[in-house]
This record gives sequence, structure tokens and C-alpha cells, in this order.
Amino acid sequence: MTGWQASACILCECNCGIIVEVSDRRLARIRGDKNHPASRGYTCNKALRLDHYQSNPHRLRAPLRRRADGTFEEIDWETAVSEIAGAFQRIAADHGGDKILYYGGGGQGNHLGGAYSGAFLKALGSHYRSNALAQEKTGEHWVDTQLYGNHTRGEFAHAEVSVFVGKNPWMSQSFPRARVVLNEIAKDPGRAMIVIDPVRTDTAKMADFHLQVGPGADAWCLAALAAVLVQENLCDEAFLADHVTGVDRVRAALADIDVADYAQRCGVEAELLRAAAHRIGGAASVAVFEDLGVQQSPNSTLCSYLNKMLWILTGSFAKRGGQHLHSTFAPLFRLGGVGRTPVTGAPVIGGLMPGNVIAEEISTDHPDRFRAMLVESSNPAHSLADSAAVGRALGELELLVVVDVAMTETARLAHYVLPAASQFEKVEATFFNLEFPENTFHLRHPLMEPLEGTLPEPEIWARLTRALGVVDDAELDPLRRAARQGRAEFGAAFFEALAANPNLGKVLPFVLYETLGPTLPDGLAGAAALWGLAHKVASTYPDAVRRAGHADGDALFDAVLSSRSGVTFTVHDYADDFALIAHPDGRIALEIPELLEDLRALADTPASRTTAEFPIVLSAGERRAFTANDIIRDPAWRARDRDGALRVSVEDAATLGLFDGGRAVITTAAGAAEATVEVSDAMRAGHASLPNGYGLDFLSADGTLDRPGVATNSLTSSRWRDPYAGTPWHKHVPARIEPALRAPEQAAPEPVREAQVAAGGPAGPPVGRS
Ligand SMILES: Nc1nc2c(c(=O)[nH]1)N[C@H]1C(S)=C(S)[C@@H](COP(=O)(O)OP(=O)(O)OC[C@H]3O[C@@H](n4cnc5c(=O)[nH]c(N)nc54)[C@H](O)[C@@H]3O)O[C@H]1N2
Ligand SMILES: Nc1nc2c(c(=O)[nH]1)N[C@H]1C(S)=C(S)[C@@H](COP(=O)(O)OP(=O)(O)OC[C@H]3O[C@@H](n4cnc5c(=O)[nH]c(N)nc54)[C@H](O)[C@@H]3O)O[C@H]1N2
Ligand code: SF4
Ligand SMILES: [Mo]
Repeated sequence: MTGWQASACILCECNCGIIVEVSDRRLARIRGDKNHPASRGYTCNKALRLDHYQSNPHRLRAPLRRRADGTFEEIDWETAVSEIAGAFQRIAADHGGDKILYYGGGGQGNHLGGAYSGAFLKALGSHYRSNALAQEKTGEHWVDTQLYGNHTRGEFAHAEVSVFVGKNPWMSQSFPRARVVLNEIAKDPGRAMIVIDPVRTDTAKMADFHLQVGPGADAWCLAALAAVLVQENLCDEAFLADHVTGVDRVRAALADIDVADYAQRCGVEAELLRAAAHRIGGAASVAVFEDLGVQQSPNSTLCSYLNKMLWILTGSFAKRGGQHLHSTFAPLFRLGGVGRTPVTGAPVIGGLMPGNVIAEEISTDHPDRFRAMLVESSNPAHSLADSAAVGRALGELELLVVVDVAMTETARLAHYVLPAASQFEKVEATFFNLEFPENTFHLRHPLMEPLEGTLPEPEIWARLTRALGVVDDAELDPLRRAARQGRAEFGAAFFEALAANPNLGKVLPFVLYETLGPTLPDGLAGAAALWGLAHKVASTYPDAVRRAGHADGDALFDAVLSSRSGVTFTVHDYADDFALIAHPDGRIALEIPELLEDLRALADTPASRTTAEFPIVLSAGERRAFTANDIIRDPAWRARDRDGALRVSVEDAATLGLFDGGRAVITTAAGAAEATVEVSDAMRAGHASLPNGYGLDFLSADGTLDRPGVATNSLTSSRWRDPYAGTPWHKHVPARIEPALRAPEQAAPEPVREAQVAAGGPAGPPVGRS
């Protein structure tokens, strides 16, 4: 295959469309794809370096089985599939299928595999699961569920006032064309940006109002903002009367707040805070984005609740530039109430247990402990709090199977490692479809054949599910025949087969892959599961799907298959927001009693959680220009910040005796690590930050092991978490920082790596980057 081909960047949830020139299996040249309906040619600096993912020397090339001495041997796929299926069946028979825990299911760019592993797990009777969303979004989801039953997204491209709470979109992106949109807001005197962040981030520098809160003090700041709205009559009373219930109790709680006192406690000048509240209250539209700065800090769930007050009290809903409910191609969370984990009784929200309790749910003699774990496209041994405890727990499992493209920290602990084809070698897609009024879905076609020895996940899961023997293959023959006849025939046969054998319903994606899959165009068999989803989408949002130009589910499925750059699958009217509220009365239910109690308790709660022993707040895992979770392992992909510097304030540097480029030791309750120091006037005194995605092992071509930067979760503790959602407080780790005693290490010179960057990189300036 040659020439420019459409695909997408896989480094954050935006999944910007790119076009790629492939040469010798490398992503030789990369540009933004102007035909992508959401990104329209935009990329950030990171997309151009994706070949460091594709051509990573750590790529797995054969299934691996661990020997008794801890080393691995290569085995063939047949052996791997039969042994793994057999081992899981034994665990299910001995202890029950619910003792098998599933972690992952997709990173920033790949969610198709997770659609199929679900069938394998269901067939085994496994239902407990977790992934990174339970390290960030489950608290917000719990709040969303009670308020309106769905996820919301701000329409920043048109919002008069954009509010970013613990969110640095200049670096972390997360909504379409983020830097273009931020520049437009900054340039337009009629619009405003409010940033709530202890750090003067690149986004904060562009803001009209930077509320530089003390770390962890957001609850007081947000409560005061909402209080000003209530106390100074800035609410949209007509909207509240028509569309919101439970307002009175909320209003009463906010009316009591001493704004000046709360402003002081959160470290923001009362006048600035009031001015920001008035800007919100006077705007025609307000959109709010909360992210890790609050989701991974104390009072996280309360903060999720409070920041939603800003747009609900001002009625910034169901109108251009406001906050919106939106369609989904496939939901990221399961519906239903809050469950409990078997050992610690931790909350299971949206079907996900907190990552922070996983080690405790394994390392115990409790009869209901997890015995086996399946990890797909995730690196929990590195990304979960308290890596040491997680590593020990994974080591105690009777069976650990990892599916990944690379030999990760987690894979090294596994009994079996299965090598997946990369995201550019198979059909892929994500379900990060979160926009309104127009929502898009992008099925990426393979750019090349899978690397020899690897398989796409849909094929891996089909082989494993087949090996379980839960479906009689002959039963699928009528469906195979119908699929060859046509889509309509297949649809009819499919529902007939389901009615006749409800067991097929348990393994639907598998059935679709086995029957419809072979009839799909070259290399797209893995898209078969989307047929069912396309029908679901068309029946859930019939008008919006038709407005987007798709007559029905089959038409939508065909459009998804044939469009190389992505399709718009729903086009909503603003009024549709009301219909997307899940509550039977169609109203937002503002009162959440537990959280109102917490709101009242703020008056008597100290904001600081540091101690004399650990006086500095460490943000463990900041997004920077060259971080991308654990997706790219080769440190050469970074054009700068190779060591992942520890950023400290000018004041702290002076007091602690730290200097730019020097080394510091960071000690927390969980552990200690050494980092290179960067003294930064963007940091507040008492606050320091380390980037995410560092401290990964990298074995270079010449066999030397490299592990630049700090693996942040060597410093985090699993008990340090939100009481409602169990989400970690990674952004708020009390720490002690001291100059390292030994001489600063010389940064290793890396001529070879620079050459690799050149080969993988240049494609002109990034489109859309200013
Ligand atoms: N470059 C890059 N982009 C990414 C990623 C990446 O790895 N690299 N990862 C993607 C993923 S998985 C995610 S979840 C998103 C996350 O995106 P963000 O949440 O924007 O990323 P962070 O930098 O982790 O945290 C955001 C901000 O929180 C601030 N913060 C720290 N403590 C506090 C506090 O107490 N209060 C407040 N208000 N703010 C605080 C930090 O200073 C930081 O600016 O980014 C996505 N985009
Ligand atoms: N201390 C601290 N910890 C954090 C955070 C923090 O800010 N601070 N952030 C948290 C957040 S928000 C997130 S999202 C998580 C992210 O942490 P994880 O959920 O562990 O995900 P990633 O780091 O993105 O790892 C993705 C894995 O997928 C693999 N992969 C890539 N492509 C494919 C493929 O096609 N198939 C398969 N099977 N595998 C593939 C990569 O090799 C990599 O191992 O980290 C969390 N942990
Ligand atoms: S914003 Fe940047 S990292 Fe995110 S998908 Fe787009 S190009 Fe990739
Ligand atoms: Mo994330």
C-alpha cells in the first residue's frame, strides 16, 4: 500500500484525523486530515511523531508464556489460545467466573478490541471490570447520573464564557481543535475564558480570569462562585422553574456561604472571584470542562457537582455555546445503580470498580478474592496508584493474561502475553464520540498488514471464544449464508437466530464477527460488531441520524464502513438536549443530598492536607507537550523535557536549595524518587508537579535499559482516594522535596535517537497549530 491514507492520531481522546504516507511499514509522513468531520485538518505537535509508536522496538512479535524462572518463551498461537482458554475455564470452574477481573479494553485510540473481549468474558461468567475511567471519570459519572442521567460536554467553539476547572486544554486537548478554539476565544473581546488551576498553565496564560486556587481548594472556590450566582441574583429563574427540580435546597445551601471567607480559604482574591461569577452570570452561554485537576484531588465528587451548578443555575443548556447532553455510538459506562466490589465493598460505578482497590481485592485470603485477570490495552502495573502493591498483587494471581502491542510493566508480570497488531495495522475506532450538536464516528482502515506474529484483537477474541466451545459452529451457518445474500437477509436471520437461541445474545460481537465479518470488505471483519451498534444508534436517535444523512441503521453502518475520514452520525437540534435527559420528568434533578451535606461541611473543614513531614503538594502526573500516557515507550519521541522535570516554584526552590537542572529527591508516604528540577514561575509556592507517562522501561537497540523520568505511581498511595467513587488523588500527594545529595547525573547523549526522530517525523508544520 502506498500514497496518503486516512487514519487518526491515537494519543488522546480527540483522535484527530490524519493522513499518512507509509513507507517500509513506517509512518513516514503525517499530516492533519482536512476531511475529518471533527478535527478538519487540526493536529497538535504529538501526532507527527506517531511512528515512535508504530515502529517501537518493544513491539511484541509472538505469544509469550512465562517459565517457572520468570523468563518468557515464545509459543505458537494455537498453543497460546488453547492453554489460555483452558486456564480461564479452570478458574471459572474452581472458583466461579466472577473471580476473573478484566482491566482495560482500550486506550486513547482503540476500543474495538474491548467490544469483542466482552463476549469472551461473558461466556466465562466474568463481570467485574475496571479501566482508566475509574481513575478519573466515575465520580463525575455518578453525579451526572443523578442530575440528568447522561454525560455532558461543553460547546467551546461557540461558548461566550468557557470555564476550565483543573483542565489544561492547550496541553491536554480533549475537545476538537482545542488550540484553534482557545486562540479564537482569547482574541474575541466578546468572549471570555475562566481557568481554575493552581498552575499558571499555557491555558491560564490566555485566560481573562485565572483563579489560581491553592491545590485541593477547588471546592471552596466553586462553592463561592455558585454562591455569588445565588446571592447576587445571577441565576436564570425561568430556566430553573421550567427545567430543574430540587433547586430550593441547593439555593439554601449556597445562600449560607460566606463568599469572602471561602475566597480566602481557596487562595483567590474575593474581587476576582466575584468578577468571574458575574461574567458567568451575565453570559448568553457558558460551557464548563472539569478534568484531572479536580477529578484527582480531594473533594473530587463534590467539585464535579459544584462546577455543574455554574451552567445549570445560569440555564446554559439546550442552546448554542452551552453545555449539552450528547449521543454516543457505544456507551463508555454501563447503566444501572452502584454495585460493590466483593472484598472491600468499594463502589462499582457505571460498571467499573475503582482501580485503587484492585490490589486489595487480590492480595487477601478472602474467599471472594480475584484469582485471575485479563488486561487489554492498558498498563495497570504502571498507571494505578501504588505500583509496588499492584505489582505484588498481580504476582499473586493464579492467572494473568495481557494483550498489548509492547512488553509493558504489566506484561512482564503475566503468565501469558498476547501480541496485538498495532492500531495502524488493523481496523480500529474509538467510542470517544462526545460532541453535540454534531457527533462523529471514525472507522480507521488498516494502513498495512499486521506485523508478522501479531493478530488484531477481534481475531484474538474470536479464537479464544471459539476455544471455550460455548457456541456450536453449525448454529452459525444460517447466519453466514444470510450474510452472503445481503444486509436485509442477514438482519432477519440474525433476529430469528437470537430468538431461537438466547445464548447467542451473550456473545453477540463474536457471532457478528464469525458471520457478518467474513463478508465485509478487505481487512474490515473486525468492524462487524459495529453493525449492531449502528442499528442501536439509529433506533435511539432516529431523527438526528436521519438529519446526518443516514436513512437507517444499515445505511449508517455502510457509511461508517466506506468513509475513510469519519462520518457525522448524529445532527441534533439544540432542543434535543431536553429529550436526552434520562429522568422520566425530563428535568435536571439538582439536589444530591449527600453532596449538599458535604457542601455545608466545607465551612468547618480545613483545605490543606499537608503535614510537617510532607509539606508540599505534588501533582503526580501532569500532561505536557510530550506525554501520552504509556502509549509511546521510546524516549526519543520527546523533542524536549526528556527527563520529565519536577517543576517547583521560585519560592520553594529558594527555601529548599533547589536549582534549575539540579536533582531533587521526592519522598511521599508511599516511596521516594529522584528527578531533575525545573524552577518555574508558573507554580505556586507549596506546589510541585511531575509529568505522566514517564519512568517506562525502554530497551534500546543496543541493549541498554533506559528509564527516564519518574514513574509517578511509585509515589502514590491507593487509600488516598475519593470516598464516593474511589478515584485517586494523584494531583494532591503530600510530599517532601530535598536536593539530591549526589552530583547531578549527566544526561546521556543520544545521537541515534535523534536520527530516528528525523526519520519518523517531518511533515511540515502541524496543521492548526499556532
Ligand atoms: N499531552 C497530553 N495530552 C493528554 C494526555 C497525555 O498524556 N498527554 N492524556 C489524555 C488523558 S488520558 C487525559 S485524562 C487528559 C487529562 O487532561 P488534564 O486534566 O487537562 O491534564 P492534567 O495536566 O493531568 O491536569 C490538568 C490540570 O490540573 C491542574 N491541577 C493540579 N492540581 C489541581 C487542583 O488542586 N485544582 C485544580 N483546579 N487544578 C489542579 C494542573 O495544574 C493541570 O494544569 O489529557 C489527555 N490529553
Ligand atoms: N499518578 C498518575 N497516574 C495516572 C494518571 C495521572 O495523572 N497520574 N492518569 C490516569 C489516567 S487519566 C489514565 S487515562 C491512565 C492511563 O493508563 P492506562 O489505562 O494504563 O493506559 P495507557 O497508559 O494509555 O496504556 C495503553 C497501553 O495500550 C497499549 N496499546 C497501544 N495500542 C494497542 C493496541 O492496538 N492493542 C493493544 N492490545 N494494546 C495497545 C500500549 O502499549 C500501552 O501499554 O493513567 C492513569 N494513571
Ligand atoms: S489533539 Fe494531538 S494528541 Fe490528541 S488526537 Fe489530536 S493530534 Fe493526537
Ligand atoms: Mo485519562
